[in-house]
Amino acid sequence: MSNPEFLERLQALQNAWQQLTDRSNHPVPDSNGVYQRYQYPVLTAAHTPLNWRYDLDASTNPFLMERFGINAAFNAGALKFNDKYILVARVEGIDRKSFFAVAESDNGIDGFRFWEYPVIMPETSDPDVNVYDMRLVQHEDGWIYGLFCTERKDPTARPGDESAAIAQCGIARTKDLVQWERLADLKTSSPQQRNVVLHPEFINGQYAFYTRPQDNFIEAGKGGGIGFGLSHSIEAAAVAEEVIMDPKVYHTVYELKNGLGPAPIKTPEGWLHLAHGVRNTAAGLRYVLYLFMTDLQQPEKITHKPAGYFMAPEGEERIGDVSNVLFCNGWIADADGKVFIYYASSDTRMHVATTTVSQLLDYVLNSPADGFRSAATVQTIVDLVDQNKTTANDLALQQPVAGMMR
Ligand code: M1P
Repeated sequence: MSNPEFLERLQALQNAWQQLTDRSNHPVPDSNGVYQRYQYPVLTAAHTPLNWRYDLDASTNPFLMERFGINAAFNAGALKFNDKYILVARVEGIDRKSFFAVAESDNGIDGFRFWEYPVIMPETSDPDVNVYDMRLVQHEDGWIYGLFCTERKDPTARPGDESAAIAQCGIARTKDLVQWERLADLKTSSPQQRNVVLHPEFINGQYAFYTRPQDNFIEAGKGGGIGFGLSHSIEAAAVAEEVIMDPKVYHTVYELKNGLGPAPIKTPEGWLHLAHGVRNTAAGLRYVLYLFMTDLQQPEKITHKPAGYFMAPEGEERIGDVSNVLFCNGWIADADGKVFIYYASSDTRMHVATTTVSQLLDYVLNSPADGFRSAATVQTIVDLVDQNKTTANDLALQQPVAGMMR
């Protein structure tokens, strides 16, 4: 039976999907010299294949209705694999469940296409209710690891509380990003773990984990920052002792919560880390990204940490399912020094920003540290103004200066 409306609608859906996934991405004109944002998101819910969402058979779906909606594609882990730029996105269905799906691109800035099937992630004997935010790392032991948050209902929740969850770190490994071997969840003494990251190298012959111990979603309890600990085993990973290497600090962009983003990038100067900081505001939580560097031999020892944020939500990034959020758990450093930062905005979509290891090193080594007081911030600016007096490039010197001359 011919169904012209079905065929017309199918053609329109296919054209729209093709146009979206073929769309070229361009750098936006303004840049702060540290990184370059791009015009379009690289991955959205609409990038998911039509055959994940629609029954494409006119006899069983004559109205060509969407049978299963996808709500968002965000918080992706990233890896260069077989010369492709790979994202393992957190894809969220309209049922609120997140799952992982691999998307690849030839150039890292556009043309991302999901693989045919989402990741079939094995469960443990205590099945996950929700999994999200995978950190991918190519470990020196030869495996690619995916560490992610696994959430299950809190068995101690008071009757009627249907939102209390226990979050822990799930661990899986793979060689091809298709077949995943699920290992035991990471054991720590903390009631909650999100944002756990595996360091790419052994430290003292052990697996090294960046953790984020918390009592619940907001309360840090005795945690309170990015932690670090070692485990002899990865198959039965257990961190007996977590030290807080990057604490929350009053009146900073990471005063309420912080958590590591992707696995750090090794440079001759130290390990480059990207993290997110959270503060509370009258409009709700605000998530921004910040950068710091740690010692090459002791990756838990911070050596440089610029003040404030590295990236914060801008323009349309500000709005989404959970507005005012930038979150990053994936970046790729190419052999030529180019770096692709894959960040999500407002728990809705994925973007890319490009930079280089040299730019990130310059930023992290030369940007002023937080003085933790307004007066210190003013002094930072005064020092810069004074320093600029010695350069002919200082436009301010060529213009009438209002107010006090120093
Ligand atoms: O909604 C913002 C983020 O909230 C959580 O991150 P964190 O535990 O650091 O607060 C996570 O659920 C994350 O996925 C989400 O983007």
